[in-house]
Parts: sequence; C-alpha cells; structure tokens
Amino acid sequence: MKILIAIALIPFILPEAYSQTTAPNRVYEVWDDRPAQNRGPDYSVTKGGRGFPFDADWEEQAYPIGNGYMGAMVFGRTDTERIQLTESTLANENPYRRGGLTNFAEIYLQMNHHSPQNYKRALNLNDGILIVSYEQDGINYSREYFANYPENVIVVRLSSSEKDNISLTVSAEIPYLRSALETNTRTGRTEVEDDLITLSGSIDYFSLNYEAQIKVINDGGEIFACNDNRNAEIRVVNADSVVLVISAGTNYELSPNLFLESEKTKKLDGDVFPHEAVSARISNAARMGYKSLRASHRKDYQQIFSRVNVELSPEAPRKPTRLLLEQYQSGNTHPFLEELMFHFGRYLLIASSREGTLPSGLQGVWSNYEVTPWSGGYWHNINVQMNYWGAFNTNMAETFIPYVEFFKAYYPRARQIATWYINRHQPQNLAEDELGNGWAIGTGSSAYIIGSPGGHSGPGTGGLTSKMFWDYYDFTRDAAFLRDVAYPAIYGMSQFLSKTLKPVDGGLLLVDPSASPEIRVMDERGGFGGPHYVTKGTTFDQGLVWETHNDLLKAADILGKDDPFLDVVRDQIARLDPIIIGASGQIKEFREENEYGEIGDHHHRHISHLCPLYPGTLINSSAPEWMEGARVVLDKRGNRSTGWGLAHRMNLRARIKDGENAREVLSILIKDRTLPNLWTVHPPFQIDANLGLVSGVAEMLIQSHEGFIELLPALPSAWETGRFEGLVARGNFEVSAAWQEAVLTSIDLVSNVGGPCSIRLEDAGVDAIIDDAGNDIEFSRNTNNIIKFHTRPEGRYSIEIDY
Ligand code: FUC
Repeated sequence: MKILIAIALIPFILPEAYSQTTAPNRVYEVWDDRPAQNRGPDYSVTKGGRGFPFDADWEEQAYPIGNGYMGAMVFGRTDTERIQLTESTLANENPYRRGGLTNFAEIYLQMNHHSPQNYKRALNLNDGILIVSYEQDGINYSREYFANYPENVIVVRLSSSEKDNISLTVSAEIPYLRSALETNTRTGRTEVEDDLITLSGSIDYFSLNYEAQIKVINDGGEIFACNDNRNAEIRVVNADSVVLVISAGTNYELSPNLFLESEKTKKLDGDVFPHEAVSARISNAARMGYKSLRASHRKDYQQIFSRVNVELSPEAPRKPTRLLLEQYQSGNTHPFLEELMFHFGRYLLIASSREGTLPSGLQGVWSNYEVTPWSGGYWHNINVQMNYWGAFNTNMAETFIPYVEFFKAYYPRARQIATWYINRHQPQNLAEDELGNGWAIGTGSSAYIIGSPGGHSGPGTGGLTSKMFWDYYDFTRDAAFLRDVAYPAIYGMSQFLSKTLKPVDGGLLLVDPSASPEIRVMDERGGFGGPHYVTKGTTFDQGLVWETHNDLLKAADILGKDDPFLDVVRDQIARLDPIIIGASGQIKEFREENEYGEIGDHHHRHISHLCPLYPGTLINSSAPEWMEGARVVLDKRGNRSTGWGLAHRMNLRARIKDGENAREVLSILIKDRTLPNLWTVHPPFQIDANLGLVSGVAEMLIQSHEGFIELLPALPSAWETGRFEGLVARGNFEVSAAWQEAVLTSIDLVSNVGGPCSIRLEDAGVDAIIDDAGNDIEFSRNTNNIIKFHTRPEGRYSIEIDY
C-alpha cells in the first residue's frame, strides 16, 4: 500500500521540482477574537521570580513584535491600547549586579471604543505584521503594527472605513522612575512638542542615557500637543488616518572596553546622548512614509522567514490560537499547533536578533519588568546557545551574527578570565604568554559583564559556546568566517580547555574542577537543596573538551593548518574517556556514579551529560551502545521538565531517532509550558524553549551530523503526512522533502556552495538524480545505503525515488 502511494506520486512531483519555492503555503497567524486584558502588575504574585511583581496580561496575552534593537508587546485594546516598549541595551543594576534588562516605555492610545464587534487581532508570521480590526458603531477600524529592522523604527497605522474618523489621545510613560536614593536609580522626563513625544533620562548604574521618540503623523483632521497633564500627550481629532513612528536608543556601545572596565559607571561615556541618532531615525522614517516603511519591512523580514516551509498537519484549523491551545491542552493534540509553534519560533528569532543588534537574550528583546527574571541576560550553561540552535538548520544563520559581534567585544575580557581561571585552578598549566590560555566564558553574562566558569557549571560552558561557531561554518561553509572567526574562536577555546585538564592514574586527563550544570547534592531533608556538586571529569566537561578539540581538528584540516598545539589536542582527545556506561546502562553524568541518579535530582531540568549527543555529535549511530545509554538517561530523567529543559529533551530524542518521544516532549511543552500568546515558560517566560523547539522540529525531519543527510530520522506517527522546504543540512544544502504515510515521496535540494552530497536512503531506491538542466547525474550507493553524488555551486537536484 505504502509503495503504491509513493510510486503514484512520483510523476506529479517532477515538473515542480525545479521551480521549487520555499515560502510557506499557509498563512500562519497567532490570533485572537478578543483583546489582551490589561489589569496591571500583581504585586502579590511571585511568579515573575524572587518576589518581583508579575504582569500576567503582558506575559500571557499580548503579542510580540521586534526588530532586534527594540521589542514591543501589543495588547490590541480598543478602549486604551497599551504598547509596551523594550530596547535591548537599557539596563539597570538588577539583583545579580551584572546589569539587567528593564522596561523602556509604556505607550497608550486612548480611543474609547468600548463595544467592539467582529474583533480580531492577528500577528501574521508570514509578513511579520500585526493587525487589529473591529467594528464600532457601524464603522470599521483597523490598526497595523510592525517593527522595521532596516530603519530601526516601530510603526503603527490607524485607519477606518470612514473619513475624519480617527480620534485618539497618544501618551507615553517612563516606567519605574527611581530617585538617587533608591536601587535601580532612574530619572527621566516626558515632553511633547508639536507632533513629537520625547521620553529621555538616565539610569545611573552604568551611566546610561536613554531616549525614545514617538512621532504622530496625521492625514486629515488636527493634532494638539498638550503638556498640561502629568503625562504629556498628543490629541488627534477627526483624522482620516494616523501613523505613529517610534524609535528608542541609548548611549550603549558594544566594545571591549565595556567588558574590560570594572567600574560600572565608566563602562559607557555618560556624556554621550542618543538624541541625535533617535531623531535622525524618526525624521528619516517620517520622510519615507508609511507605504515604503511597510514595504521595506516586509521585504527584509520575508527574505529570511520565507526560506523555510514546514507542514506537519493535513489541515490548518481556523480557530483563535488561544482556543487551539485550550483544545490541545485538553487532549486534542492537533499537529497544526506544533507546526505553528515552529514558525512562531523562527519569527521570534528574526524579531530578536539581527546584525547590529545585541544577541537574543533570555527573554529575546521583550521585558516589561523593572527587574527582568534572571536579568534577561545571556546564560551560557545552555540558554543562550539554545536560542541559536535553530538558526543553522532552519536557514537563518545570519541571526547568529549578533552573537559573533558580542563575542568579539567580550573576547579581550574572556582572555583575562581564562588566565585568572587557570592560574587559580591549574597554575602549573598557566601559559607564559597570556594569549596561550585562550578565552573562557561562564554562565551568567549580560550585555555589560561576562561571568567566569566555575561554581555550578564547569568550563564546558565555553565549549557549548564555541560549538555555535563551528555549526555556523558547517551549515554555511563560509570559508572566510571559518578562517577569520570560527577557527580563532575554537582554537582559543581548545587552548583554555586543554589547560583545565589534570592527569590522573592511567594517563587519563580530567577537567578539574568540574561540574555538571546546576546539579546539587541532597540536603538533610532529602531534597536537592544541598550545595552544588563539584568533582573531576563530568561528562559535560569531558564531552565538551572532546567536541571543541574535534571541531578544531576539522577546522585545521580544512584550513591546512600545521601547528604544534594540534598535536597536544590529538593527544588529549585520546585521553579524555568522555562517555562511560554505568550499571543501569545509562551514560554516566559523573565518573563516580554507578547506578543512574546516585548523585543529584533524578529528574533535574539540566541533562548536560547528553550535550555530546546534542548539540554535540560525539554520541551518534556509530556507537549504538552510547545511543542506548542516552535513551536510558532520557527515560529515567523523564519527559517532564521546565520549558527549556523540554526543548533540550526534544532535540535529544530526535538525535536518538525516537520520534514518538520527541513529539511527546513537544506536546508536554505545549500542554504545560505554553501561554495563550504561544510564549513558552520555564516558568517564568523565557524565549529559549520557543527557539529551542525550532531546531527540535528540524532535527526530527532532517539530520546531517553523521557525515550524510538523513531524512525523517525521527518522524512521529502524528506527522505521518507532511512536507518541508528549505531546511539546511551541513554542507549548505537546502533540502526539501515530502512524505505520505511516513513514506518519502520527493526529495529536492539546492547545493549553495557545491561539493559532494551524501544522503542515506534506507528503504528507497533511486531511479535517477536530475539537475536543473535536465542532466542525469551520476551517483553511487554504498552498502550502508548512502547515495553519493557531486554537486556544483547553486545546482538544483531532484532525486527520483523508487520503491
Ligand atoms: C540556567 C537555568 C535556570 C534558568 C537560568 C536563566 O542557569 O538552570 O533554570 O533558566 O539559566
């Protein structure tokens, strides 16, 4: 039966193969038939973390837009609209004294429409535009919102079906103003002149000066500036339509000095003000006008978003997202919501990480809090890396560039940290030349300060970081990036890690001290509130030394490097013994563990000993006993966890080719940790699981870490019919495939940079491989069912499958 279907489909797919378009066929909307509530923060709830006020409406119901520099949460209200603005560099002291993201501004549009009919608010993921529409007193009203990246402005347009009908009051507020006597001191003022509201002030902690401007452009009617109220405001009366242009900035400058300077107030130049830059963006955008701002936004956004299409569900139900989620949570686990979550994740990464902006933080680029949970920073024992896992296999590698720029800025400080760390822990290994110690980065880092490894997370945090550089190269095959960025970064990380090792009996080398992130020992009451467990040679650290060293050797090979340090690396790799199977058949987390779970919480959210399975590659199909050991750990750790813990498990299940459990974990993430606006929570809201599930879905559909492309390696029965276009395999192949009843019916690929292509096709034969000029391409097939053929740069190939 399966064979018949497959054969029947082949003739239909061939003609289209060469005009392959990757843009999604479906319209993806996160939408609702009612506005978000706006009940204000709840000071009695501690869900926001550590006793800080929690704003459920902001977190659960409002919809996010962003351009990497700024994020806005849009409530879609018709009485008084609330637009909450974040700018990624605005930071105060925060509890960790590392600086943390804080709310930039609240913007209100008072319209007094109290009985809307036919209401809809929809965040359209295909073009990155949010639309609110409704009817009030027989008149149709509509508002469009988008965050334009090229011009760095947020744009809102209000229109209606009748002329002269737009009347509203626009006001804005600087939240959390604090006097010089308080922590998180913040001063500021709101002024209005003509058509412009300006919010400006300072946060003393980092000598930070900030400014936001909101320009109100009316078509028809009149506008009045009023400075008489506590909040300055602009009144619009009887306009045909109104456009608001919003821009914000600070005197933040990403530079090595920022991280090298230890005195907080000297990190930035307090005499620099963002006024001119913000004014220039506003006037430039005003000059461009609404239509071209919208067009430039769509073009910019779509050229990334539309590279990939994934369909996992036979149909797309037309239901408000909130209800779809409720249905899913009560047991009707429709795969369309899984598909939508995938696209939403890609949307969120594009909206929070673009060249020239800071990397996507723990909450992306969205915070309405004075003190953002965990400071909203860059947490390097898994969270920030998880943000970028999906960048590579879902064809948006450029969203990783902000991390590269961040790395370049913190690198001189990271070198100092490496020297400090080696001197403290392995002084006998200290290099004479400071450069010889490489660089290091620890868990808690922000846009202002980077942390050192140690304490609850071993130096493997750095290996988890340099892995992203290798993956960027491996997926893009950008030779200049390898030479100029990835190789030096991986080299420096290998240098550092090589010095964290200490020989023990039998010639082994163990990372010492070593910790598997955040595992604590048991306390007196039998809980896991004891001190963090610090030991020698955890699988996390040993495994990441192995990964980094191997990535270095691969890179050195490609670049033709000849360097004595590479011999040190080869020697060390042979002495790491990174993966050990324990008495329960598990991959051990600690060398001294016998049965699974002897040390630490059995169900801990971190599952760091499987980092060599994902994002690492040491554990793979060539060692079936390790794959089985990983399965034992996954089963025992369990499919329930916090948000990002689930996202990691999903990628791990995909890597052991366990599609049913990968999907089960995704279902749990959606059931237990997803909010009506589709944000995921740890809790509280963190963006990492939203982004981590993107690579999770892709890993279920295509893998390429074992030296060949594998299609549908972890396909669950719930996705038995589907298709994808444009997912990326290592070697920079954009791959497209379709399947029916779990049987592949078409495979097409674009080879962006040329070179040999290997695909494993276990059950299918290949009739022919045809390129876009209609040529029959020669291929070979080995005993492992690996089809191999040569590709030319930009060549397109269609693989005719035969069952
Ligand atoms: C890691 C996690 C925490 C939290 C924090 C931001 O340290 O272990 O649970 O997600 O990052």
